[in-house]
Amino acid sequence: MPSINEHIDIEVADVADSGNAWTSQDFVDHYYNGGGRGVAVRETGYLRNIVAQYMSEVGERMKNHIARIARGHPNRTFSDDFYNTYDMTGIVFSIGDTTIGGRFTGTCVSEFGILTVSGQFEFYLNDEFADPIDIGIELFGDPYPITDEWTRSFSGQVYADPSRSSFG
Ligand SMILES: [Ca+2]
Repeated sequence: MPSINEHIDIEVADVADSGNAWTSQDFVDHYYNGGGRGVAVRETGYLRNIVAQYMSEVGERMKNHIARIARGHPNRTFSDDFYNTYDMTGIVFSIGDTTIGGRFTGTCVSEFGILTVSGQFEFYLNDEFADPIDIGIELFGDPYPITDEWTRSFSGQVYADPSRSSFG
């Protein structure tokens, strides 16, 4: 059996923010003056840092997730969904706890006990800004969605046999 250096690499790339970072007051002003218009995270200037923190938290888990799903789909396409809540308070208080999820889709070529995988992630962030004075009702303001989307590619090689593999 051939041996390999197992690896799954997720594309490393910065996402671009499109404006100066919003202050807490900017988030509140939009609540009172924005008429509920949705805001992209990149508009608030925080997407790059949120994506970087998220990827550093979940990257290794994602690689194991890909290996597990790929093993069930030799010489086929594979995909799976995921989402969870992440604390981004350290980056931007007004976003705080936020839902990030997505889906990966890929192909798995199986040969000589080795799986060669490649594919794409589609990520989303889904949040809402509401009730800034925390009294349980919306006075004079309009809650607004805070969302964004980004993608990453991945590729790698792992052993098909999980007992031989460091992924899974
Ligand atoms: Ca939030």
